[in-house]
Amino acid sequence: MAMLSFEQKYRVRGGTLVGGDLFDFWVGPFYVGFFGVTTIFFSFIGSALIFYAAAIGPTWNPFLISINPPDISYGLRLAPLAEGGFWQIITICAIGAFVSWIFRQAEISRKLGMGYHVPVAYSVAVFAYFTLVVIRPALLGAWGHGFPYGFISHLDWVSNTGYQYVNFHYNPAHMIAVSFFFTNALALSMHGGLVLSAANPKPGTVVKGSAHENTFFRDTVGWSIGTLGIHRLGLFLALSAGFWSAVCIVISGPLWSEGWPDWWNWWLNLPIWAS
Ligand code: 07D
Ligand code: 07D
Repeated sequence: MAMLSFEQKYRVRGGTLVGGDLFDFWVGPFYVGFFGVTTIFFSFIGSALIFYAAAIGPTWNPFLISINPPDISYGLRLAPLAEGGFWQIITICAIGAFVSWIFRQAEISRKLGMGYHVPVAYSVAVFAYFTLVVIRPALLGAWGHGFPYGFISHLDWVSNTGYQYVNFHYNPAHMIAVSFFFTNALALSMHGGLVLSAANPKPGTVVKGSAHENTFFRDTVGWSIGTLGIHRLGLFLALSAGFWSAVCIVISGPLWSEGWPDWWNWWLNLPIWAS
């Protein structure tokens, strides 16, 4: 692939965390690095195991394929391959690939002399996954509490787990997470809309910049968060959404095992109205 004019300036050696110069090269547009190799390694083994487990399973219908975790009775032990062992190894591969990807992003950030914002942000998604398949099952004492790997079956798991706590909407951390997801969408829609309205106006009109963007919000609501500020806010909202998601599921079982509506009894029992 042809080098674009700017690539020579940015495709520089150094900044690697592991492996020194060994994997410090590009294949086409992709930076390789030690963690690129480990990502490929784990993704390849993980995907091959998914295909193998699917092949010995009962269906090739992509909606119905499901690689399930072991039965609860296996506790935190390793299970035979066909009885959840595949799920366990695939989980190890998934974590290996996701963590490799975080470090690959960190190496690329270092090369470019940038901050670690992107790898930190992605780490929160990985943390949510790790909470679902490692932290919560470990706290509950069985890998069987992890979610199954299947297009529809993982939705069944979410629904079943939700109803196990009667009405998951009453989980206060779920409320916070959902509110952050909604606010995140609101912020991105307004930010995307604002930038497009200024920087990509009708043909024949002059392109506007951040002065117009800020003025739009000052005129509308009396204040503008500013060009950097909106990105700080966006990052905060998105990371909070993922973080509170992890919280809402890790407390379900390990901390609170009844229905979530019952958790609110403290509110109903407040002396102001309880009497
Ligand atoms: C748009 C970035 C691109 C990523 C995509 C996902 C795979 C999996 C494997 C077919 C926003 C690529 C998908 C590589 C292929 C097989 C067996 C990100 C974007 C396009 N879910 N979930 C989906 C995963 C969990 C839930 C879709 C992954 C939890 C609900 C897709 C994980 C819970 C709904 C998918 C994961 C949960 C979905 C679209 C991991 C709580 C839907 C995802 C590793 C978080 C929606 C049929 C998307 C759907 C959906 C993937 C975990 C709930 C298949 C990889 C256990 C309620 N999930 N999910 O756009 O249509 O993400 O499902 O943790 O309604 Mg899920
Ligand atoms: C875990 C994904 C990590 C992904 C990674 C990357 C690849 C590579 C390759 C594309 C966290 C994977 C990458 C595979 C792809 C290529 C090339 C993201 C993860 C590492 N809920 N609920 C949430 C809402 C109800 C329940 C979270 C809304 C019901 C349970 C979020 C509603 C009941 C759990 C959320 C609603 C219920 C959740 C999910 C509305 C069911 C969880 C987001 C409007 C009857 C889960 C950590 C998330 C959770 C979760 C939203 C309804 C149950 C806040 C908006 C009432 C059991 N719900 N929910 O976590 O917290 O993303 O997981 O009704 O476990 Mg809920």
